Amino acid sequence: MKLYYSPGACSLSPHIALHEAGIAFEPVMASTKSHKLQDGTDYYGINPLGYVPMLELDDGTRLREGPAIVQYIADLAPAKNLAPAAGTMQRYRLQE
Ligand SMILES: N[C@@H](CCC(=O)N[C@@H](CS)C(=O)NCC(=O)O)C(=O)O
Repeated sequence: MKLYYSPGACSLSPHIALHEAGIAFEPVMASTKSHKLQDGTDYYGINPLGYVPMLELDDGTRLREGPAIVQYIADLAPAKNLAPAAGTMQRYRLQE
């Protein structure tokens, strides 16, 4: 999977979560100012909303919004206890 991120931005939490989960991923830097990737690709062509973080799964599915992304990552690695189990009150407390 790919994580579209920008240094020092709110994409840091999914970046950390991916490392904590031990999940292999490709970090792709997207400028929050120019909205270009390092190779010059227009980031708006990838994410029409223009912001990071965005996670792209191997099947091409794209997931936005930091809170959704970190919970998705946590659910991929339940043994790492990064988030309470889905459906529990503790999970809703996390979302709250
Ligand atoms: N609602 C989004 C907001 C993401 C967001 O505001 N990202 C900022 C960096 S912290 C960004 O990419 N700003 C550039 C832009 O919006 O064009 C989320 O929570 O993930």
